[in-house]
Amino acid sequence: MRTFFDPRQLAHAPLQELHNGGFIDYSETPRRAEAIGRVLPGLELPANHGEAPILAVHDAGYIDFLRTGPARWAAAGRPGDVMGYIWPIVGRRRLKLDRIDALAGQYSLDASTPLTADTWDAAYWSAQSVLSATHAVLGGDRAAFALCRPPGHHAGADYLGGYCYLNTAAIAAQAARKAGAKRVAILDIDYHHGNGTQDIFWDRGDVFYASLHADPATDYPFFWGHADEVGEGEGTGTTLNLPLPQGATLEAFRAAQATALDAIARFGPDLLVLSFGADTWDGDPISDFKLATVDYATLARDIAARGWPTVIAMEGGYAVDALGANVTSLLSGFGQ
Ligand code: SP5
Ligand code: ZN
Repeated sequence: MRTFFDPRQLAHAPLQELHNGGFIDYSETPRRAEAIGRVLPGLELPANHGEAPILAVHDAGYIDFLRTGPARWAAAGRPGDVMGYIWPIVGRRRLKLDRIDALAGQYSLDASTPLTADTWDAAYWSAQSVLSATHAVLGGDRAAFALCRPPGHHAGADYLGGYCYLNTAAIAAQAARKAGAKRVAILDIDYHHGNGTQDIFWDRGDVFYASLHADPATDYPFFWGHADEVGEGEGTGTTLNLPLPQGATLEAFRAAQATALDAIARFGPDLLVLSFGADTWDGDPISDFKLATVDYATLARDIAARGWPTVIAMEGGYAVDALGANVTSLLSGFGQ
């Protein structure tokens, strides 16, 4: 299987994140990508597909914020990374503000996703990696893997959050649509619900979003991912949320995945985007499922058996020392 990654994705390295009322070392460390890269000897540099496929998903004002926010923050005399600290709570009118503090709130979901001077470049190349994997699959490959880091599924059209800045799965799905795929499905098996991906395709009938995740009644991102969220308008019925209780093992996870795959089969996609997080692993430091390394091969075989050309985008997974084995196991299930 072809695999894609650009070393510029490593430059993004926030020092700390807000966690349980204090600051801790940033979980989404560049060491994650290094660990995965070590088990993928054939890693290829992505081609540069430019900004158009990013702007096909994300708001231009938001992209400008990602690019220029850190310099504006520094110019305002702030010593640390850009981090929102005030948010336009649901129901506030849309204002066009220019103060960087207001923009940080407007364009962010949480206070654990710092924006640094190196973030834009790293996120840009993470998106280029998924675009190269998408073009490999559109060109006839059965599957391709993008070592996306920073990850993507919490980022919406106009907001960052959950360690995510550009929604790589959404960028892949939209690029596949533009290249002629009539229907695209996204299966998200990260521990957390992919709120950004759901939001982006919420009212779209041409892109199906199915997610297995920890029940948002107990887990981040809380405000998305409940079973009664099914999409709206033309997208009614093309969002499927399958929350699982903490402690879930392969048995429950695999059964829920089969439910998602059956729904995707009824939708009939030309191409599948798999948002893969290894934070469902038993030893993950911030999550509470109980999958074993070998389980990823089982889950991948179940997906591959459906026969859809598949773009795999890396999402979460914070047990750095286990990441290489977990990704290897997943890719082995695709049989290449
Ligand atoms: C891409 C991705 O996996 N993003 C995850 C972002 C999660 N950020 C907040 C995590 C809060 C964790 N609470 C820890 C509970 C420990 N049992
Ligand atoms: Zn996650």
